[in-house]
Amino acid sequence: MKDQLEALRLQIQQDVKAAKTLEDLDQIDVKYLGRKGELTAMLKGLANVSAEERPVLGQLANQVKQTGLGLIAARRDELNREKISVIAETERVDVTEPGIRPPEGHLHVMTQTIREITGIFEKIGFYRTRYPEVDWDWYAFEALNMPPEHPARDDWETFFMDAPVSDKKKQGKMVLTPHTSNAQIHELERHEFPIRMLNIAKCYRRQVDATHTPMFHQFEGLYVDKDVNITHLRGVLDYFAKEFFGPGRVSRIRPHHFRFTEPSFEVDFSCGVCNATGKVNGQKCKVCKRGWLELGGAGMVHPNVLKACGVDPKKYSGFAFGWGIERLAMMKEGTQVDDIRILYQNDVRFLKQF
Ligand code: FA5
Repeated sequence: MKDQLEALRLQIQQDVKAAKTLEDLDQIDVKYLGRKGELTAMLKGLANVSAEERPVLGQLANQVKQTGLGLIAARRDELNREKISVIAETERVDVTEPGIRPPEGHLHVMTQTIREITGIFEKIGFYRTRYPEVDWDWYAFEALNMPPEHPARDDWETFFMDAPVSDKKKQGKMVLTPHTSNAQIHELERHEFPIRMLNIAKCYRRQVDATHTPMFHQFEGLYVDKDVNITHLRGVLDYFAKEFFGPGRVSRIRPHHFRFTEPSFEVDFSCGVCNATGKVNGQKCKVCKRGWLELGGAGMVHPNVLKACGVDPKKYSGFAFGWGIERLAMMKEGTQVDDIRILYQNDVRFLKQF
């Protein structure tokens, strides 16, 4: 039995040395040292051995077991280290390698334009306001000198809300604001002067074609104080022309009609391509066709509007303007857009150029 035990020790040594994987080692463990392994089987034979030999053989068997366990553990360590070094080699990450930059988005051209406009007006003391984009008829029309049924309302083809009518005096139905001029009324009702309001908001009209979207943005300026006159309006328009379009650009006003301003004007800006001449190398200017680009309306606040807000028109006067931001952005040189609806089609190929 002693020889058998020595032979087993040798066998285990050889097998462990030859083991190539951790699984091989597990098998060796089970085969020789496990509960049903060869060593256990041999130990059963101890019952047939003489009483003197039994402790000696028992001790030897125990040594064989300890040696076997030690060899297996050592080889397991070795194989583990080999495995880790293979992984370290094949799955190595070079943390100093430059990364792959994820695609970077940017602000929509409308947001960029809104920020630019805000910055320009803040420099001359205007402050940005926010008033409802769903408002009462009173603010969108009536206080702006457009009584119910007045034909001037038709120009704004408004979406009326299917919502309860206000029980406050004169407020009427709710509408999706067709312009930002409702803000004039809210601001005047505060009775805090001077007013230098810049209101930027979404507007809604029942219009869709190459130059109209059903939702668009306007920015509305309102300056009301004592002794405000048309020259102040002209100064602000020229200032804006230079700041937004660049040096050398000027504005002009043409007579127009709005119910809430008197006198009222259309505002144009000189074309930067033909320098307000309408001609480039003797040919008609392709950008403006007549030297000027139309932007939107302006005028001196109508006395009826001031009165509707409880402001004395003999004491206070002011000017207002309201322009479309989509059109303004498209008027910048280099923006060749023949259909403004593309602004809202979320086509990244188009939007990323701005
Ligand atoms: C008005 O909305 C007046 N409230 C402007 C005003 C304010 C005049 C203060 C006097 C004093 P108008 O309807 O012309 O005016 O619109 C002004 C600008 O909004 C237009 O010149 C255009 O640039 C823009 N606009 C109007 N409708 C649309 C639309 N459907 N899509 C895109 N832009 C539009």
